[in-house]
Amino acid sequence: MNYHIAVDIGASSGRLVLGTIADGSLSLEEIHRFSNGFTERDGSCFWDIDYLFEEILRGLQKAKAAGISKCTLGIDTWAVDYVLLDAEGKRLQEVYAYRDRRTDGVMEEVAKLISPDKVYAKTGIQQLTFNTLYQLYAHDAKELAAADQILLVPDYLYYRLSGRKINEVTNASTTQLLNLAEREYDAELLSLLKLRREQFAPLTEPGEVLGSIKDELKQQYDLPDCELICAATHDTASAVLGVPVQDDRSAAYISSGTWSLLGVELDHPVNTEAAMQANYTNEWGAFGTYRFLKNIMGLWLIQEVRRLDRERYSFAELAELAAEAEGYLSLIPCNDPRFLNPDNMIEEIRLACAESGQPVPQTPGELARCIFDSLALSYRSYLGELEQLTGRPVEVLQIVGGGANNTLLCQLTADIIGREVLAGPTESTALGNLAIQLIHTGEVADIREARTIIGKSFKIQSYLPRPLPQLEALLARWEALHAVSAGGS
Ligand code: ADP
Ligand code: LRH
Repeated sequence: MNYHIAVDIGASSGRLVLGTIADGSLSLEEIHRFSNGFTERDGSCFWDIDYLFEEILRGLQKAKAAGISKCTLGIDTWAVDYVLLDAEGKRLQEVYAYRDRRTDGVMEEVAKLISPDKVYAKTGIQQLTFNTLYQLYAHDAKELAAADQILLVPDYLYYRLSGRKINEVTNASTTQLLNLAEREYDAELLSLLKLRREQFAPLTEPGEVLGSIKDELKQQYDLPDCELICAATHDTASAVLGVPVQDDRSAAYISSGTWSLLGVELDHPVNTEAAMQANYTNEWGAFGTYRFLKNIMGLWLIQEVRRLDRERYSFAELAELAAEAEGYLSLIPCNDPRFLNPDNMIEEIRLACAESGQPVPQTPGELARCIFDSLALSYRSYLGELEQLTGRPVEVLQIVGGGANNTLLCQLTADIIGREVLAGPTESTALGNLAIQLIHTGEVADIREARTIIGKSFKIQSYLPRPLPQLEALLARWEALHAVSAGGS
């Protein structure tokens, strides 16, 4: 039996998942799970990167204690955030979280130096305030100049384990610094940031062997013998690899977690004028693919409501309370930047409802219902855009990630988009991470076979659309809401 471990760290939680394959079926076992989140200090937002690294070690210790002495290992995390290292490989700073407000207004400042059209033509990456391009522009210039290396978060975690510095491509593309045509860092964008190419490690493709865990770590913590395999280190890249194969129907996906990433996998980028106007991105995928998708505010909205409500209810309970609340009563334009990191999400939602003359949600159930209705409506709008931009009608929507557990949201989505929703697997990101390892060892031939096995090995829940008599009036309200709100693309 070959053992494979996926380290998958999202913005809200991390886990180490053990994957094994037998008789054409893939099994998962969660070895370790831990919470994640950024903390605010003196007005800045930071991740606790040392804590995350320790949790990886703790998970590996548990694996060893459970009898796993040899395995392969891959790491993925959320995108865009970075770590600066000095020439000795020591970290120069705390790791900013992408919701940190130091990038407020920076996109507009950079637009005066290089036009957004030009940046899009080069990179194909959507405009998000927190793209690494804008974060680095906002970073203390002296500290940046002093940095010997700039590693993205999963690259850094691999470095801590192995001592090897890489710059994995699926995640590197989210920096908005890679040139699509040259498939390298764009010299003009680097010079705008006063950065040297050597400050980034060589671009590395998923599947590359990165060596093993340093002996001193292995001995000190009693860890298994791990062969480190470069995963598709951007969690969304791994999540898309873990979407079960659809043979006969044209499908789009939503990777549903802290964000809802709605899109399709393409074998070429679509960095057209229309795609730029609609703010769709072309993130690089494994095997030369592109994730043509849109970032939608996602379950961050409910995560914040739950946190501010002192976690009185679980996510499942919040979905139950929402199901009992009246539907389509109050809607919010969920992609408006006001929801990116407000001081108080509950108050921000209430304010948005009051400003647009709608009933103000009071209870956790009412707040949750407002969020889920609004997300489902936004999925419909962006799905329509996606079809137009790609010229491909979508017959079925595949929802993967933690959000696939939310039966209410999945059903509302089916009702509103008027198409079947297939929900699951919930651990698609870990599965996509494992797929790269299984292809490396030869246990699985290619990504198509991996996706077929994933589809057979995990329960996929189908949601069929129910008739919605008031749909037209609802869509008219949704349109009107966006006509008055500043929008958010
Ligand atoms: P990330 O990787 O961004 O941290 P996940 O893919 O782990 O996110 O998804 C976490 C989200 O999934 C939670 O914020 C929650 O909204 C949703 N979720 C998880 N379990 C359930 C459940 N049982 N019922 C409803 N929602 C759930
Ligand atoms: C999802 C995700 C998403 C990025 C954001 C920073 O976890 O990686 O794809 O846009 O976080």
